[in-house]
Amino acid sequence: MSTPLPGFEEFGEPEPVAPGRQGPDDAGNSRTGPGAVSPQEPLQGLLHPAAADRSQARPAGGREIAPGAVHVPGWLTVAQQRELVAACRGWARGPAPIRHTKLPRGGVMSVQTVCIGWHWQPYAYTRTADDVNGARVAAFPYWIVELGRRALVEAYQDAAAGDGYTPDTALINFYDGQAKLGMHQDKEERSGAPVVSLSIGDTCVFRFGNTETRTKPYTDIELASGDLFVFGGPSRFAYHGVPKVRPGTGDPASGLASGRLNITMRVTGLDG
Ligand SMILES: O=C(O)CCC(=O)C(=O)O
Repeated sequence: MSTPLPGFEEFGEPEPVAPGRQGPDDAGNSRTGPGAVSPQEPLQGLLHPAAADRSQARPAGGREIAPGAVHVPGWLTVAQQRELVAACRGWARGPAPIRHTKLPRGGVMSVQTVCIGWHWQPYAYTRTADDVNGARVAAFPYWIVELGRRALVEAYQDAAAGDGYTPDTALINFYDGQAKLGMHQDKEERSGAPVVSLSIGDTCVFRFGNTETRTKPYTDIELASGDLFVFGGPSRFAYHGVPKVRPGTGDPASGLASGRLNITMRVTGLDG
């Protein structure tokens, strides 16, 4: 990319590595040099946090915002956030690099997005990123499927909630301090399976509305680094958006020096 996108420098480029910090992290994963975390490798720390790290995680379960929509603050530990940031940085570089999505009427989204599994562009999924460089998007790794299943079990406090849940796409959004996302429904999927959303970096205001209109009634909540939000059941097709990011509220220990990263995994219901 000849002209880096605003904010891309912070997200898309590798983290500077301080001397003496090149060994495995506390989740046991090396991030630099040979054996560095690859987006396609199973990230053991994400699935099985190290004992020392587990104590940071808050108890599972969360607040129901609407029927089927649950917010679990602090679900990811800091080490897990770092692993996800490292994986997302890899995907942001390609095969189809992160970009500001162009809208059919000529607008450009302020959020930057890269997809895995299936590529989303308004308003369809394809295997190739035809509005970027035509490349086939990166495969959807199984460790994210497992992470999604565990998210459902813990958000819904139901040991069976993750059974059969097999997300096959994720939209990875990067927000700089000015980026916003208007109220919309996630409705290109041909499946009513829940959406699992993970937030890292700066806190945002997340607006969660109703299934009928973009307007009130809605609930504004703050999504902070490490938070999980799940929306399924009667809330699966609720309008939602991000009216504001709060710059400078994230902890660089997450691996993100500035900005906000959000990963939403979904089941497309598509074949091929
Ligand atoms: O950034 C978020 O929290 C929401 C993302 C979202 O709504 C989407 O990707 O459709």
